[in-house]
Amino acid sequence: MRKIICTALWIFSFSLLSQAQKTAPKGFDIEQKLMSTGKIDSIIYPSKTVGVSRKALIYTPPGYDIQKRYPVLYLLHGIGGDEREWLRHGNPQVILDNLYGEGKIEPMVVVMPNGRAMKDDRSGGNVMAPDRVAAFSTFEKDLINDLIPYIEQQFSVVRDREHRAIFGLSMGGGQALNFGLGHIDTFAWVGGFSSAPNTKMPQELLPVPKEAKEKLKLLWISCGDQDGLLHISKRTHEYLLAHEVPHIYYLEPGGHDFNVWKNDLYQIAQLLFKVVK
Ligand code: FER
Repeated sequence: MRKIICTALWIFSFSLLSQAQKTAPKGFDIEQKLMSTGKIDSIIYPSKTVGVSRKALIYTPPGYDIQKRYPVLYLLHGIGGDEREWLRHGNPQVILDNLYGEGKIEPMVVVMPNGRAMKDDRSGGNVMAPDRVAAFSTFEKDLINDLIPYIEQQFSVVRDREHRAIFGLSMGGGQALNFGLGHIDTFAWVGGFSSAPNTKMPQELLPVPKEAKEKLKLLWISCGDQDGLLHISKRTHEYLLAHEVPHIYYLEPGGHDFNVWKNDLYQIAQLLFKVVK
């Protein structure tokens, strides 16, 4: 009997695993005829950190109702982008609308900020200039002290760690891991897509693995198998593995581009804010 149960469990976990490893189905990022869709708005919030008002985009889910309270995903862009990068290249509203249409995700608000926290935060030009790269780490303060309080005052959202997620691509992946693991008291759902060299070295990223082990709901590390930055995700994964910190390491076909990041959004959106234990 015990053997049968073990075998069944093994088959069950294997099928879950192969399910998780599939990439998004054809059409996942193409607008379908749906009964109801979410809405993208532009917001402006005062930033004490930068000393100016800053822009962000916000996606509210289909049927957003101020009588309810929603969890929030902070979704960050890469080094060449700004608050519109996901919208410009990633169709996040289409990916999410389609998933809602199929009943596959929990309703959530998605905030897409500008992660280059400096007065002139436009993209373009020499995005590798040291002051502009440094502005991606200044964003930690802007996010924690200015943007999150603004969102939580202006929108109908739940104000606790279990209802906040932080994910991003490349530079934004590094930010999501650095800030998310640096503020486990603020975020329970953390992940980096194709994280860039701004990702802290593992020992500095997570010096005390115990807290992450106990408190994180999801820690996600993904990267395209052809991406030149793969070593960064790999070293993070290896450290987490060595310290027995539960996480998902999702290696997918592809390079450093939106084909990979759209698939990542499709995958993580289905995991977020669900009861997993
Ligand atoms: C680097 C290589 C890539 C780097 C940043 C990136 C700051 C970011 C890439 C992206 O966001 O797409 O050496 O240093």
